[in-house]
Amino acid sequence: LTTYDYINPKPDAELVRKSIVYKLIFILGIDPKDATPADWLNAAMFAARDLSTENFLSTRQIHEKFKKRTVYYLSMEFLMGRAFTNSLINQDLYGAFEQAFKELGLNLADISEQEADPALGNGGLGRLAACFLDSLATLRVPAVGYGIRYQYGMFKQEIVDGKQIEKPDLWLDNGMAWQFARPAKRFPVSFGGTLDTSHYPPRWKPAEQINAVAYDEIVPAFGGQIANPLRLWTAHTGDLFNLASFNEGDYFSSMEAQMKNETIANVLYPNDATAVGRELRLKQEYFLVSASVQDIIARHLCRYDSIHTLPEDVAIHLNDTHPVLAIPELMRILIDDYYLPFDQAWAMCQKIFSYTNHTLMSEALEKWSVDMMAQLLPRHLDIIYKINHHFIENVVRPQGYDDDFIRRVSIIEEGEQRQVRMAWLAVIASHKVNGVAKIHSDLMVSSLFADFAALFPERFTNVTNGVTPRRWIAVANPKLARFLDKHLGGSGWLTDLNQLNQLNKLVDNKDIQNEFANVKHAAKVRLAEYIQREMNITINPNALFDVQIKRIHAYKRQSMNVLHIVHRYNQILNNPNADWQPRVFILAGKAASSYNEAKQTIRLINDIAYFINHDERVRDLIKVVFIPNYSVSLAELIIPAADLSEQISLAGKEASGTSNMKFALNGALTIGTLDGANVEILQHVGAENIFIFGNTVEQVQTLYRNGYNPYDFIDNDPELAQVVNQIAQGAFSPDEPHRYHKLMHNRDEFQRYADFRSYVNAQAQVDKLYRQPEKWYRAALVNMANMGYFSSDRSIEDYCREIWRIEPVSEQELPR
Ligand code: 26V
Repeated sequence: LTTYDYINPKPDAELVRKSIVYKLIFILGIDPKDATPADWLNAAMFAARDLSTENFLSTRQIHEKFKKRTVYYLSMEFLMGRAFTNSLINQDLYGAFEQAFKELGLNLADISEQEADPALGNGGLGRLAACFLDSLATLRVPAVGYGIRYQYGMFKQEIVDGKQIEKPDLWLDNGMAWQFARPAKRFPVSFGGTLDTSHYPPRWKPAEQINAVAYDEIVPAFGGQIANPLRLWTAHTGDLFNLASFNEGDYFSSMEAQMKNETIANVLYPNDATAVGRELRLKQEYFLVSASVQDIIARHLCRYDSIHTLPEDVAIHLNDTHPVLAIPELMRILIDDYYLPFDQAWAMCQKIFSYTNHTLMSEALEKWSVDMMAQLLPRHLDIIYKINHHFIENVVRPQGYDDDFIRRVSIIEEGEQRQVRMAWLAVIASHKVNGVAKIHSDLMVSSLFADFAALFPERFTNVTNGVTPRRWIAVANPKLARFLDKHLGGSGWLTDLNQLNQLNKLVDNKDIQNEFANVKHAAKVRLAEYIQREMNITINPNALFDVQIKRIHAYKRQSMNVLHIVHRYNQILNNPNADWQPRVFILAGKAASSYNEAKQTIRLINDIAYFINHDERVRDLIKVVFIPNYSVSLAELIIPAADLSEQISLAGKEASGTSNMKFALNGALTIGTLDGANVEILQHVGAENIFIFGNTVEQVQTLYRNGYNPYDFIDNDPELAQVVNQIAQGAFSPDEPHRYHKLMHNRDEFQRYADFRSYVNAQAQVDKLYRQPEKWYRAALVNMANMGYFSSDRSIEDYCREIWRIEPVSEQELPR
């Protein structure tokens, strides 16, 4: 059975079965009677990959033939999640594979569970990049994702005695059938050494070199035909024998140095709250951009014979500041290798780059010490100085700004330790800078980048985030997908999510409300079974499922959620015979390994879960579950089962949030602050269908300005004081009464206590509505009906039109 027999025509179950068995025997060398479920999965992934490969190769040919302007999306993180089921759904092969496995006496859903969940990202930023790749392919946009193939992705979280334990994530151990190794696609990446400025252009003589080697992952479009690459780089010593110590014959120490460099792609930095300033991280960032920019130029020169056409052919997008060194790297290549004058190279860069900001939190803004950069990347530092000089002398000073302003906008921050401000470099070099939700983009312009907005008002814009309905409905919630197919007359909604608004005319129909309630209930049963199996905790699927799943951060206020849980527990004990609405509180999320407060929060949640779940008096009225090892695949299980989505960050702090969108799309109601995309969700679903509480950005700022004092709130609210004292004095940690004293009695930077009462009141409204099922499910349907805007397809269309100026492959350009 050759590949081409298999591809054309599209295979039925019999062909699929033959192909799987063929792959098992001849690619993996395994006798079917000995094959484990993981072996079957690998065989099936090879079989599925064959089908997208033809699309992948022909897409490349279309791009070449029509010289399609292409966007290169540079990101240190791509949180792709499992690929197998997604690829079957995108290629309409789920049925054929399901049937094939049935004939083999196996179950496709069980086999799919064998796939490792590639976690090459921390959270929101990495998952957004993955949703964007899905939309780019589906919209037929010529695009390449560039990232790092970390050997170890995000750590695996275990909970032992209530505490987070981190274990390495061995995602590559079972092989990665999905990726094509490209041993011939390799680019040297250099580090260190000296800069000889006696020539022009100056000569960089690096001390070390390492090869970046490509692995390509196919990103299939929904509906077949198109597939784009995600190119991930690994580090290999390779054949670079041209360096000083080799030349001097010191073979072993040179090998040693090379081996140290092979660790560059070893591990993802698991901290998305604070920039660490570590040398290895800087090396990783440069490794990504150097390999990618060299590859982009090589691709360009395959199509055009001149470097000068680069800005017409290429858009490079920077996902946060992590790949910002692409700017001096492109400058270096244009000046040093192509002998372009500085001004010409700079003009090209400004046409090519665009940048997305994903956080206003000052501790997450990347700054690199000038000393470190001088050591590691002397030529790049030199170029950054020249960019800064050019910017200050040609742009800022002519407009008459004073020295104080110049100090503020300089790429170099003066002080004891001089630092390179990466966000400033990104803004100065990019033609467009965007935030990720309206409120965030407004705050970005009025606070973080206010000085730059005065200089370049037209440079700043907003593109509100979105999520892909392929993964977040079709893969995660197949029953909901069938429900939508039925009531929207087909599956067109999957690529045109605004079709969901047709639900608006059905929301009062009791049968449809019930049908949706059954879809929700089935997802809750599925989650309850998982929690029973994995954690041995019994939860009641008829209870209200109240869910907060995301990275653990003080600003996301998981500890305020805990305050409400304890308050509710107190109320039930005070009044045990009242008619309480049973609730299951579900939380999940990882804490950065060095973030103590976040780790304490996880422990508090687990202590409280243990205590409350074992208290006979509250019976089934409250259950608390912290599900370990939050991941994309767990999100796919949890989100469809949620009744209530907790989006409770302090106003002004969550740039957008994207789980808020996934929940609402799956018919959960949101309880949330006026923060990030919650604000726009409110506008779309209407105030009657969402529970908004808490201070606004302006109120938060006023509180800060007036010297926020948490005791103004604790001392004036006896119920809050009771909760705080219980936790702080060890009611849930009797073996160590002061365990949570600090967590409760800190300066409350994110104003949990100020928002507590309004949060509790909103929670009472939630209970009230949930007890009126017809109203609740109506509101859930209204939410779904009005979430079309939050498709990542819409986000990508905005980027293509407003920022990249990229045209998709047209109907006429497709083959046949
Ligand atoms: C920051 C850093 C700092 C240096 C060390 C490594 C590292 C890794 C990741 C980050 C990213 C922090 C920014 C981030 O993830 N922002 C989130 O982006 C989402 C997508 O736009 C958005 O929905 C979330 O609100 C925002 O917190």
